[in-house]
Formats: sequence, C-alpha cells, structure tokens
Amino acid sequence: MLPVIALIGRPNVGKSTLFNRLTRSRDALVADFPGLTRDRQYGTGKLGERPYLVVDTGGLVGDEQGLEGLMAQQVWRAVEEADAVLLLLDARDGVNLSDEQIAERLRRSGKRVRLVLNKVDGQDVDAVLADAFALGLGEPVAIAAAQGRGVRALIDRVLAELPPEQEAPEAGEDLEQGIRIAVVGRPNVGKSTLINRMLGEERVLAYDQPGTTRDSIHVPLERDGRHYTLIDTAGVRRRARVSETIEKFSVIKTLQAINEAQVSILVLDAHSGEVAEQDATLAGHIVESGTALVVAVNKWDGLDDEQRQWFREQLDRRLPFLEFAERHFISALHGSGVGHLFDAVEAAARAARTRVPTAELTRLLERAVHEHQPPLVRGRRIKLRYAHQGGQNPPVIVIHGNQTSRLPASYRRYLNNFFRRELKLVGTPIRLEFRTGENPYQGRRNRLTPRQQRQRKRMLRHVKK
Ligand SMILES: Nc1nc2c(ncn2[C@@H]2O[C@H](COP(=O)(O)OP(=O)(O)OP(=O)(O)O)[C@@H](O)[C@H]2O)c(=O)[nH]1
Ligand SMILES: [Mg+2]
Repeated sequence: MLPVIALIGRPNVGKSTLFNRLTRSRDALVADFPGLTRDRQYGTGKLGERPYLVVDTGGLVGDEQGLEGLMAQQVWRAVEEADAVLLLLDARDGVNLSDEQIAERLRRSGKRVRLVLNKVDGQDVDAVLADAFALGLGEPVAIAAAQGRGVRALIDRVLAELPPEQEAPEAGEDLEQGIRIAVVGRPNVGKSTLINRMLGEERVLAYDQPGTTRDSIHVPLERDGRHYTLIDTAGVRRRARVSETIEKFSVIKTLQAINEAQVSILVLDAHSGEVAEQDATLAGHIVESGTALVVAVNKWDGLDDEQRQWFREQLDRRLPFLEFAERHFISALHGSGVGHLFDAVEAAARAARTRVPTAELTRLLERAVHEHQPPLVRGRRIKLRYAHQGGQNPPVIVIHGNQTSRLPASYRRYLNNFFRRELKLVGTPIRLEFRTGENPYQGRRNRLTPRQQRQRKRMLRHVKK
C-alpha cells in the first residue's frame, strides 16, 4: 500500500500550494485526457524515492468550534487515515495559539507528525523556528512551497521515516492470485451487490468481514478455471444486509485499491439518473493511476428507453475521457450482464500488457505524422522521429524528436487516439512520453575518422585470418 501523507494547518498557511507541488508530476498526463479534472484534495505523487498519496485538508481554526466542527471532522478523519501528518506553519505569521492547539490535538492522535515551516522566502526565520520547535513535535523543516524550495528534501525525509513499503504487488499477473480487480464507485452504486454476484451465493458468507477504515478486503475467486482477486472497497456483507448498511466511503481506500489492481471496475448507478461529481472524480483517479478499466453501469433494470438514452448521453458528456474503456450495462441484483464483465476484465488486462516492437511503433508514428503534421513553433516544425515502448501496465510509448515539450495538448491527444486505434487497445489507457534530443543510438558509438575506419578494416581483416 502507498504511504498516506496528510497536510494539516490553519487557513492560508499554504497546504494547497504544497499539495500541488507534491502531486505536480502528473500534470502532463492529465492533458492527454480532455474533460478530466483533477481531484484537488487527494493526489498521487512521486517526487521522492517512492510513490505516495497526499491529502489536502481545509484550514483548521484553533478554537473549540474550529477544532470540533463539521469541517474539522473531515480533517481528523484524514489524520486517522494517514501514515504521516505534516503540520504546516506560516513563517510570516509566526506560531500562534491556533497552531499550539492544533499541535496539541495532533500529539494526542499518536500519529507521526512532522512540523513544516512554510513561506520562509525573504524571511528571517530563526525566531519562528525556535517557536515552532517549542511546539514539542520535533524539528521543523523549512520550505517555501510557492517556489518549491525545500519540498524535495521534506518529502525525502518524511518517506525515509516511514516503515518500508510492503512488497509491492507485481505489475504483471500472479498465477495464483490471477488478475487483481478493484471494484470501485461512490456509496450505494451497488458494489457489494456486484461483488456478491461475481462470487456466487455460497461464497459470500465466508467473506463477511469488516475491513478497517483504510484497508480493502482481498477476495479470491475462481471462474472457468481462471483465478481472480477481487479488491473490495465497500466491505462484502451478507446479502440481506447489503441494503441496510450505509457504507463508510473512503477515497483513500479506493485509491489504495486502484493502485494495487491491474483492472478497475468503475461502478455507476443508472438509477440515480446522473453521473455525479464523485463518479467523475473517481474516474479521474483511475485514469491517472494508469490501471486498466471496465465501466459497469449498474441498476440498468427497470429503466425505460428514454432514461437509458439519457444516461448514455450523461456518460458521453461527463466522462468523455473514459472512451478507451468498455462499457457494460448490468444489473448486479438480477445478474444480467455480470458474466460479460469477466471477459471485459480479461481483455483489458491483456491490452495493458501489450508489447509492440520499436519498428512497428516507429512506423505508426511516421504514419501519424504524415497524416497530420505537428505544428510549427516559431517557424520551426516540431519533429517526431521514432518511438519505442517504455513500459507496460499501462503501455508507455516514448516518442523521440525535437521541441517535443512544445507539442500542444491537442496534438498529444491526436497521437494518443491514433496509437490506440491502430494498436486496437481497448480497456487500457496509454501513456505518451516525449524526449527531445539526439538519437541516442547514433551517439552511442564514437564516430570514426576516415583514417580510423581504414585502420579498423585492417584489424578486422587480421582477425578473420
Ligand atoms: N510567499 C509565499 N507565499 C506562499 C507560499 N506558499 C503559499 N503561499 C501563499 O499563501 C496563500 C495561501 O496558500 P494556500 O495554499 O491556498 O493555503 P491553504 O493552507 O491551502 O489555505 P486554506 O485551504 O484556506 O486553509 C496563497 O496566496 C499562496 O500563494 C510560500 O512558500 N511563500
Ligand atoms: Mg487549501
């Protein structure tokens, strides 16, 4: 599981600014998916040695209302789910009573807390550092989040203090576990019903175990001689009880599950009549994570044609960036369409593992460029020369050329769609990475002068004899 880092502090100390810094590396990716908005509260980051999850929170005010109110409860929940808490302080304001009260409360939480003194740019911070130190939460780390100063050192330090990550699951498929499938969706879309349906009646009772707040349950499953592991974020419950329970929804838990899975099934509720904000946010997280995806539109039973048409339009309008995934219209309650989900999961997992030879990718790139040239930038044409595969799960296509950082998002999308179509990739996002520079294969061997070439020929003649 990824370590979870929560950002806590008074209003305006720079939590969101730091959050953006810690998650920024993903910006370029998002540009390839029109309509995808980023979650500005939960994000994945990989600034340091290993990936992590970050949670931004609303500002806390140190009085009783501010520490116990409705808003604050959200913050404490984030603390509860975190492995490390960063308490931000504002070097311009100095340490005040609010900070002291928040610090006191954090100390009682028993969590690993690290003090972060922000906005140290252009400040003489010695006095504030001493005040911060006096909060009794250890040595503060000074940063300037707006400029990015000290942020890398901070995250390195925080990650180093955390216990080493448990063995990360293999990117590929494990024979015993089979494909790992995360079943995700907002509360009450029917995740538990679907999981029960996928498992079959008799299996359900055995897995009636509550998870802790942030841990998902892994349920082994065999179907047609194939193994799968369902990662359940809702908690599988006895059938009779499914409708009665109000599940405790946790974005962190969902993100962890997506991260461990090879394929996510995003469950939507057609009965609700709309694709909600939270659906779009979860969809965005899945795309950012790069796992393969199958969309399951649940509660399709009992809708008339008009309602169905309406929901299809909602999907196109609100989740246009999911067009790479298969959509299945199902009824978890009655079981219709559920069997096809397994085929879709298999297909998506296969697509995610695709391997394409360099020669073929380069040929495709040449065709794409031929059909639609990259734009001119300041009178010079952006050149894209060749492509190779940089990874699987999801497929990464590395494109070499010059001025590639100037490629507009629209052209990246064009390339993305082109490769997807030509490689017939359904169910997996693809990642494009661009490299500017010389052909690395060209520079690898020293170029020989004519004289050296003659010498070399002579030498080789000797060797042959
Ligand atoms: N000078 C300076 N300003 C900063 C720094 N970090 C953040 N700011 C500014 O401080 C203001 C508040 O930043 P936010 O990141 O929105 O603060 P926040 O803690 O998320 O605030 P709330 O969400 O309202 O609690 C913004 O105007 C930032 O530009 C910094 O390192 N130096
Ligand atoms: Mg904020």
